[in-house]
Amino acid sequence: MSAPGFIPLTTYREFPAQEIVSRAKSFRDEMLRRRTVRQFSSRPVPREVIENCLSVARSAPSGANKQPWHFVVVSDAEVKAKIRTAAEEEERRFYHGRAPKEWLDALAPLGTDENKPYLEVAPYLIVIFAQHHEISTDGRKMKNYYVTESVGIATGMLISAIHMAGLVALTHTPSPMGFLNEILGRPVQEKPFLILVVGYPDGEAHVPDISKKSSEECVTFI
Ligand code: IYR
Repeated sequence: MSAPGFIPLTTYREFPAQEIVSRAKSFRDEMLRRRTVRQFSSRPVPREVIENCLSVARSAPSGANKQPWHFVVVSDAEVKAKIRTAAEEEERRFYHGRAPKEWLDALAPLGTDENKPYLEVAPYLIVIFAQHHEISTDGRKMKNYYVTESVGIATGMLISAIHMAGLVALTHTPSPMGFLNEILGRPVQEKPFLILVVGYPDGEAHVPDISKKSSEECVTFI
């Protein structure tokens, strides 16, 4: 195998130190307005916005640059309805049997239940799959590395891009999610990671009155 090629770093842009301080602050201020939303409008969103947000996600760092992800963008009403029906079936089992009381107590402040109308109402569902293996061109099964970390980072960047574009998102994880492979025709070596529901919030949207941990609680400088 030949040695990898290296090219000069030409994409880095250095800003004056004071500008770095103000850029970090203004990005923080923008990002701190982000809320997870569960009430969506059906107002359409141009496909171009989703494509650009996905370009951000696809640029994420990943283990050995394997980019072990696949994004299925669903806007077709029939497919969304199928996903809603299957997800609500799993969620019904979760909320009325499978979930231990401790988990349900932890979810109580979020006000969630088995009804997931947003899966049909929102203009886009981005279903994110993690590829734990890939099949080489000669049919060999090849392992990917740090798959969960990589797909988590890409998803975080996608959520940020969606917020910065001016839309809202919901990270939805019906469990188990195997039905997504079936409905969307994805191969078995791909594991559904989560569904990102994307669109405009409903005009009457409400969000739970919850807060984030303080810096003292979760940051240590040494
Ligand atoms: N998947 C269920 C339950 C749920 C679980 C967690 I952890 C959440 O942060 C929110 C919900 C649902 O979507 O309702």
